[in-house]
Amino acid sequence: MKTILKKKGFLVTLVIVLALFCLAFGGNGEPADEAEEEEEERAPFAVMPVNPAPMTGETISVYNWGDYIDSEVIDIFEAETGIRVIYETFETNEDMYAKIAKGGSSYDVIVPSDYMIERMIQEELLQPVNWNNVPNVKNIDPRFTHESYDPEFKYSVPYTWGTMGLLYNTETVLEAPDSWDILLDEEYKMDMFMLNAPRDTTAIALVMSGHDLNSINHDDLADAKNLLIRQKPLVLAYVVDEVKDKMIAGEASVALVWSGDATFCMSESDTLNYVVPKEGSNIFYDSMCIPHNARNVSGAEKFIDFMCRADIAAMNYEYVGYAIPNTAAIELWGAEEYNASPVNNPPQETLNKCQVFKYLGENTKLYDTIWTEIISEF
Ligand code: N2P
Repeated sequence: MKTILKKKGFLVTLVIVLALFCLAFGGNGEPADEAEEEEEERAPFAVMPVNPAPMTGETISVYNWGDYIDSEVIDIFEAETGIRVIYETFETNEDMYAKIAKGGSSYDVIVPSDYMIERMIQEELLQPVNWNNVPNVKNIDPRFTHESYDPEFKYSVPYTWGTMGLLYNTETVLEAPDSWDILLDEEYKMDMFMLNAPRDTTAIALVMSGHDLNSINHDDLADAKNLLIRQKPLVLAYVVDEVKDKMIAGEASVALVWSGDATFCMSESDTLNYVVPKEGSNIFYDSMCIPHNARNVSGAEKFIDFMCRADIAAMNYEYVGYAIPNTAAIELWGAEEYNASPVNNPPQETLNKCQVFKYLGENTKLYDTIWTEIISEF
C-alpha cells in the first residue's frame, strides 16, 4: 500500500514536472517566447540593394487604396531604379474615379477594381499596357486574366483579389454566423461596423433583401435602401481602413469587411474569424492600370513589372494580407500555408456563391444617391 502510494506520489510529481516543462518550453524544447518569435519571423523576400541607384530625377505617381502596399517595397523600387515614387491613397473606387474623371490630376499607376476598370475602359480613361515591358506578367495565374471587365487582357494587371464577408469576434458572437442576417440583429446594436463604400454596402443590402447584387431594378434598390435605413441605429460606424484597428481592439462584435482585412485582423487577434455568408457575396479583383493621361508610361510599366516580381509580390503579400494572383510569389511565400487559408483561398463552394460587380452605366447614380442619403442622415 505504502509503495503504491509512494509510486503514485512519484507519478504525480512526474506529471507536474512534465507539465511545467511543457509550459516553459512550448513542448519542443525551446522556451515558449522564443518559439513564438520564431514563428513570426520570415526571411525577407527582397532586400534593399547594397549600392542603391542614384536618384535620376525621374518620378512616377501611384494612386492606390489605403493600407495596400508595404512601404519597404516602394523603398526597394526607388533604390533599384533611381525613380522616385509619389504615392497617394484613396478609400473607395468611387473616390478614385471622381478624381481621375474630373481631370486636373495625373497619375501613372492606379489600382481600380473590376467594375471600375470596366467603366474606365469604356470612358477611355485607361491606356493599354505594353506587355513587352512587363515580362513578369508570366507570374500571374491565367485564372485571373481575361476577366469579364477586361476580356482581351489589355488594360489591367492583376494585383490582389478577395471576397466580402463578416469579420466577427468569437468571444461575443458565440454561435458562428452563417448569414448576413446578423447585421440586422438587435443583439448587436451599436456593436457592428459597416463599410463606408457605396457600391459594396448597397450590394450586400441587396443580397440581404433577396436580390441580385448587380440589380438595377428600382424596387430592389428601394428594398436595399430601406434595409440600410432600418439597420442604421445598429451601426456603430461606417468605416473603411479603420475597421482593422477597431476590430482588433474589440470595439465591436461584427463588421462587414474585405477578406484581406480579415486575414490581417486574424493574424493579429486569435478571437476574430471570417465567414462568407450562405446567401452569397461579392468577389473582387483589384488590378494595376495606367491612366490615359499618365506622364511617365515607361516608369509606370517598370513599377508594374516590379510589383509582379515573385520576391516583391511575396513580400507585399506578407504585409498587405490580400490574396494574390501571382503563382510564383505564392510558391515563394509558401504555397502550403497560403492554400490552407480558407479566407484567401476559399473553397469552390464559397466561390460559387460570389459574383463580380458589373459596371451599371447610368444606373450607378442610383447607388450613389442611396448611399448619400444613408450617410448624410446621421
Ligand atoms: C485595402 C482596400 C482593399 C480594396 N485597404 C478592396 N477592393
